[in-house]
Amino acid sequence: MKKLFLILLCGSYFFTTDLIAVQSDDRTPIILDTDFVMPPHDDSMALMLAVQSPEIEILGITTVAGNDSVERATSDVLRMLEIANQPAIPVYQGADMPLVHEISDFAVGNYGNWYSNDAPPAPPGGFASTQVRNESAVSYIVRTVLSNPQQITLVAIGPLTNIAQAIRAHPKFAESVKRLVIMGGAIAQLPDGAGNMTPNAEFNFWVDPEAAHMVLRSGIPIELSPLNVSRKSALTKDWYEKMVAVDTPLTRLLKESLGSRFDSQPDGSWHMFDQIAMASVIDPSLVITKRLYVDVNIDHGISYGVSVGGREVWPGAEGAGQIDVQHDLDWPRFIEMFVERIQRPLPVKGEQTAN
Ligand SMILES: [Ca+2]
Repeated sequence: MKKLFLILLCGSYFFTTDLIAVQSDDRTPIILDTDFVMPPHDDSMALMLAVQSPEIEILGITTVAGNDSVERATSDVLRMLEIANQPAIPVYQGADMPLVHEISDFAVGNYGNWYSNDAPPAPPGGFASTQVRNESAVSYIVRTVLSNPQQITLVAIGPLTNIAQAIRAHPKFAESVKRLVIMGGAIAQLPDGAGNMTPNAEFNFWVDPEAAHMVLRSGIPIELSPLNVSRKSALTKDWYEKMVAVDTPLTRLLKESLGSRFDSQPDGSWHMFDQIAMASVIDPSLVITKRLYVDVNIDHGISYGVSVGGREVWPGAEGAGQIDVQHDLDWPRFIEMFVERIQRPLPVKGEQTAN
């Protein structure tokens, strides 16, 4: 952040008057919006990368239902921050359901537990001693962005429910966001553009298509990290062994969660998703982007939640926004950076990022 922002925000009808100071330095200030689950899930590895990267200042983390319930996202992220010696980073709980999408037999029979009402299981080592903040995710996101116009980068690596609600909550929110990096979607116009939930829909967009539709049409400057770029990654046993060769609390957690996978399938390889979106904030030169108009199908038919990208606007996509779409990745440089960051010593207690 280049300048010191000390702004008195006179609250709107539901945001309290608040004084927000954002630190002055060259780090990129972000809010991370996540459907977090502990490793081996990608959100947790994306957060490991973020907290170990001095280029980024995590102002706060907001949770949303997606991979699992929002309650599990919250308890797991609090525990992850404790393990990473970063318990001062504040966590705010967000939406427990998509805007419109309701539970179905298909949802129950396929990946994702976003509709769950089950109590979250204890994360590794037990529940964190720190608590979620007493403010909603949407209130926190809107308050922070409006207090620091054109300064905050949002990194959204789950369904876009919280971001859509923030856009709805205040008319100046969208124009006040500096940049939004999204893991979501799959673009058939580019190579490797099949879906992973339905034949053409990617999971995050499929869980909340109406939110994705609203966010992509909001006018916020967006960089999309879709399945096309995820499919340029390949986490093999060789890279896994390099990753866990140094013993730290983070690599120990990865060893416990990924080890059995590589033991049973030593020749297997896995894609990385949210980790790439986060890495692209740290070092934009890791990815190649193409500027496309991207829209999301919200008709409740065979293409519900499908993202469609085109070089020009096509019939039905009038009003779609032009965004940057990641489609290629410098995989060796990305995974080398990931391994190096994960292996760095953790901050000692008392020297954590405080917000
Ligand atoms: Ca995610």
